[in-house]
Amino acid sequence: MTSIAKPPVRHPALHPNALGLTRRDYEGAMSTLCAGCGHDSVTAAIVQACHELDVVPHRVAKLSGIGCSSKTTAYFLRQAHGFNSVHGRMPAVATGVSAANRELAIIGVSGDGDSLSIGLGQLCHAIRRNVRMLYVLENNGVYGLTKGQFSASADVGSKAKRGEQNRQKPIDPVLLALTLGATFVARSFSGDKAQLVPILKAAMRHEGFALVDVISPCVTFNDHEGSTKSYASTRERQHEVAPVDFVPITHEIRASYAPGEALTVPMHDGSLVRFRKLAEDYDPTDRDAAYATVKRVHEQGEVATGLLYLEEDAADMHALNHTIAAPLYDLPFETLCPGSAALEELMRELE
Ligand SMILES: Cc1ncc(C[n+]2csc(CCOP(=O)(O)OP(=O)(O)O)c2C)c(N)n1
Ligand code: SF4
Repeated sequence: MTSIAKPPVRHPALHPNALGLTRRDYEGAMSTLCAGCGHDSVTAAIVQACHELDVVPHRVAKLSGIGCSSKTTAYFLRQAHGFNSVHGRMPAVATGVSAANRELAIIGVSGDGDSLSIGLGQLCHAIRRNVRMLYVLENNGVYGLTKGQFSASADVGSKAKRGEQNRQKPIDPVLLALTLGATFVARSFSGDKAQLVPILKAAMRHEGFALVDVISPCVTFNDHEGSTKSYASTRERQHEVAPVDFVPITHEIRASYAPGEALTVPMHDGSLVRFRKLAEDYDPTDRDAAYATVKRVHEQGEVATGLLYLEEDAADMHALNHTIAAPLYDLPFETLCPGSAALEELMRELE
């Protein structure tokens, strides 16, 4: 993958976080995406979220598949571990990383082609296993890298650049994730950093699979009149179901809402997700209600955004499979490879 290193210049006005790192320390290589591509705004939001959460860069594994979206991982956290998998196979790599070392924070970035076509089965099983990771789906309705074919998330009637209309029904990753039992489901827009950054922060603190579907327009192949994933269309149709704030425990928690105005959901580490109750009936802990809301808003011709569903106490992959807590590299060779007698014993148990 081609990349251009950024000169290591630090602006003196940049604000250091608790680790003494500035936002520049969370950046990666210079982006080679088209100017104005929504994916670069998602990169900026990930950089901001990691900086504000005092994420230790080398304790992160950033993983992706193939596509313009999958190049995103090159553009943030240059000191993190990284693996660019083959097309659609990022979830399997993420599962392996998590199994080998649960202490690493996993950030996976994928596209709607990578996730909903070739990688659909992979995505489904990562959700079922509740792999602990942030999964960012940069959703532009097209295969940008291969020059603008409709993807599986293109809406019926959405027009391609040359005018042809998509006739196949789309797969909505949010509805899919809710159906499969995902424990954290959110949708946002690359052009709405005020909403996207708190969602990413909450997703990174979630102890399970956190899907963040981001409408991220492709300015080169899908940003024209008639496209339902363009900047103009998304701005017009975005429907925030319940504005959300994220308050990490490392920060002082100030009561910025009067009692009764906000619904507060605590995360495992004590951080708080706060929903401002604009939509009085919206309950982010009710899976069926979340599903119904997303469908209802879609039927109105709009796109539901915000933190749509959160389940805090579900068992993750490690709890379900009784995996060992220590990273595998910390185990002595004899434990990792106990020899043929132990293997034979195991085989006998399975007979
Ligand atoms: C096995 C395989 N099949 C097909 C391709 C061709 N290919 C590369 S990227 C891509 C789709 C990318 O679309 P998406 O994931 O939506 O990313 P975007 O470029 O739109 O960000 C395809 C079909 C490939 N690289 N590998
Ligand atoms: S082709 Fe589209 S998705 Fe790819 S970099 Fe350009 S604007 Fe972004």
